[in-house]
Amino acid sequence: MTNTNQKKTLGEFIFENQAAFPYSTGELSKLINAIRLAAKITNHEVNKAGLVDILGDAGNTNIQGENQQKLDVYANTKFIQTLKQRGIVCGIASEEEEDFIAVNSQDGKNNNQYVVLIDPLDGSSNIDVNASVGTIFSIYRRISAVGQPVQLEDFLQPGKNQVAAGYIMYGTSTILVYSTGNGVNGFTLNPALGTFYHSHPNMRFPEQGNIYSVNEGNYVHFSDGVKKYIKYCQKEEGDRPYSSRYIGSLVSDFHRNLIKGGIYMYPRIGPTQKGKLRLTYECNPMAFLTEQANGAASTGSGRILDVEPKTLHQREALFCGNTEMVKKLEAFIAEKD
Ligand code: AHM
Ligand code: MG
Repeated sequence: MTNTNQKKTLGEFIFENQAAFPYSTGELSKLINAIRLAAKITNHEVNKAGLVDILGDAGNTNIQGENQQKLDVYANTKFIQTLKQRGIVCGIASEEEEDFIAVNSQDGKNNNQYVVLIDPLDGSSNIDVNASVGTIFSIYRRISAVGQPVQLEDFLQPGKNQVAAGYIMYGTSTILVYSTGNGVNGFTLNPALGTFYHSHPNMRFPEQGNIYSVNEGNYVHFSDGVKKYIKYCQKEEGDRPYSSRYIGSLVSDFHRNLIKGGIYMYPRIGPTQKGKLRLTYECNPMAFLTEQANGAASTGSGRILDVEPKTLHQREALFCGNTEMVKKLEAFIAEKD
């Protein structure tokens, strides 16, 4: 990163772009600000993971007799607390919670219009090996009447209704990437100052991608179309073979592909042929960012953002990245399945 003094801070960027947002009341800006704060708190804790005895199962007791928390539990608590305390949302759903949380103000009413869906610490199994993890968030305007308790239907909207989505990657540096439907922007945290700087303006997938990211250990379970596409990626012809890169941390795999160009795949697996990733917490926000960055996101046979969620924790297949690569994969699936 060049001299940070020359870069806008995330706070400045949010403020400047608030006016450009339709129906702007400043509420969405406050919400992104709250996410920024929770991200900094979580980042601090994630970076301490190797230093303090915070790793381990939730429920363990440490030497002071305090309960140890797994980092995903910690992140969940911090994001929910921060969003609740600031009184800027009417409801929160988290991958870590079975049900959605209705946020009520003291008089029992809530005039906020946004709901947030969050995966507080995705890929948390990577923490034990010091690999990058991330937080994924997704924001919708509620459908039910403002002032009434939030309803399940407010959370079960198709991804195309998202007003904003993003992720925070706790990596070699910590970066917050988000979109409010007007392109994708990335902000890198300067840990010394605790400030996010606008390091990645207008992020877009490069024209050509040459990386495929998939857990090939599941290969035998993939459909013939997906298998054929993987063989296509590996074939020596033209700009192929593509490189295979897979961390097993969605945010990190996605972030690399967004910068370098590639396709991320989590196909349906097992006898039930279900996807692994959660439609509402993982697929939809990543699909929103993908499309905003000039890419495509698919279930293998249709646009992710068009899928109507039936349940909060529904799983779906996800293929996202460079449009050309995703279209090629869809063509193989259409041919073979
Ligand atoms: P999680 O929500 O339980 O952390 O699981 C999601 C993660 C993604 O980050 C990652 O892409 C995928 O699961 C990896 O799964 P696998 O280990 O099956 O390849
Ligand atoms: Mg997850």
